[in-house]
Amino acid sequence: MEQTQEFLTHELKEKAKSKGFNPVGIAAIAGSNRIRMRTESLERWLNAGHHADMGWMKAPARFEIDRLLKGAQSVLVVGLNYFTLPPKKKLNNLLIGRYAWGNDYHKVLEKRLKEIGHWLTEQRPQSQWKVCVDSKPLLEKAWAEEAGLGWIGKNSNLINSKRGSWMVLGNLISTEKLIPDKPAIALCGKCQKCIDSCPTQAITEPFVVNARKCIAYHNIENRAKEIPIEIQKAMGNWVAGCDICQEECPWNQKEIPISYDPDTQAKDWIFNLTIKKAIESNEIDWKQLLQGSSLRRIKPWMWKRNVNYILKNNKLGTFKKKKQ
Ligand code: B12
Repeated sequence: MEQTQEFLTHELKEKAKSKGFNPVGIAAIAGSNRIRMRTESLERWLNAGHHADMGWMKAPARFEIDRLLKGAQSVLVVGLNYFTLPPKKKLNNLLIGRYAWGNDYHKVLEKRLKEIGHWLTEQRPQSQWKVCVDSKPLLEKAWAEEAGLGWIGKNSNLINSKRGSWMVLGNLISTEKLIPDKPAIALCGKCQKCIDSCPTQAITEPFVVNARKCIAYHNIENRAKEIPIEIQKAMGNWVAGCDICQEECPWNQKEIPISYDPDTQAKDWIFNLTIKKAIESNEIDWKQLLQGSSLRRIKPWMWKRNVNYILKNNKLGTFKKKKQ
């Protein structure tokens, strides 16, 4: 018997939840006026040069979701909470963005979303689907907002009222016409804590992050031998990514569910990486350390570059303890 679209939509979301995703939601393609507004924002962001050297942000598909899958009608958007319990003992002062403490989220989400896709093929053999996690040219946060997972906060991260912003996003684009969820409503109100907390004033206006000023851009993406002096001085102990604007967000101060998902648990080395070890490690050591981690994006020479700035700033390795 042919299932109704309501039933298929319900089952698909249940399937996604059974894979550990929460929140989950569905948006109809081509999306509402909100999507058009967010796409115009992308254009303004690019025209302002806020993408720095990330030329790949200009890919045409980022402006038109159906370039990623011909005949696309819906997108299932999922979030994976990575807010894990803090380690009992911190052995060093180098700070690493929480999103990267566990297994490489690209691989984790891709695998689970493909399993969902294969299930969808069993239900509807004629339908097509495509999985997109981070690296595909898709405006992920805008589609997550459209699918009701949360709202885009002033720090430009997607925030869920129950889970805060400690989640990575994934997408399954489908040619099936599924029943869409209601878009989320923005709840930042008058709060500007994220904007005020950024040591480099990278949030140049609410919702707009200028990558040229963002610590996370420089320590993860910037392939230049040297990073600008004002960033060097402001990076504190952030060696890989930066969570300051998220840590300051009141939605992340609330009691939020802790993730016990095995793939999000912090790898041991994350908290055992000393300055000395980071500086002394060679290419082979790094390859080993970064196995299965999204931090492979930061090449060994970049780790050294970043650590050297931290060392310089903290004079002879005297570090201030920072909450993480
Ligand atoms: C490029 C990129 C970066 C760049 C640039 C950041 C940025 N804000 O654009 C850098 C390297 C700096 C970066 C850093 C980080 N990133 Co990043 N990054 C991306 C990527 C690939 C594209 C983001 C993008 O489209 N930027 C373009 C600009 C135009 O978009 P935007 O800043 O989001 O702007 C939107 C808002 O301004 C909004 N808007 C405009 N006006 C208005 C008005 C109102 C009222 C509202 C509500 C909204 C609104 O519309 C714009 C367009 O959607 C996505 C993955 C993907 N494919 O989408 C991951 C992604 C956004 N990153 C992610 C993460 C985890 C991070 C870090 C937290 C990692 C870390 N700990 O260091 C930091 C956070 C820094 C920050 N505050 O943004 C996650 C975010 C998950 C979440 N909960 O939101 C994503 C979604 C990856 C994933 N699949 O999970 N990132």
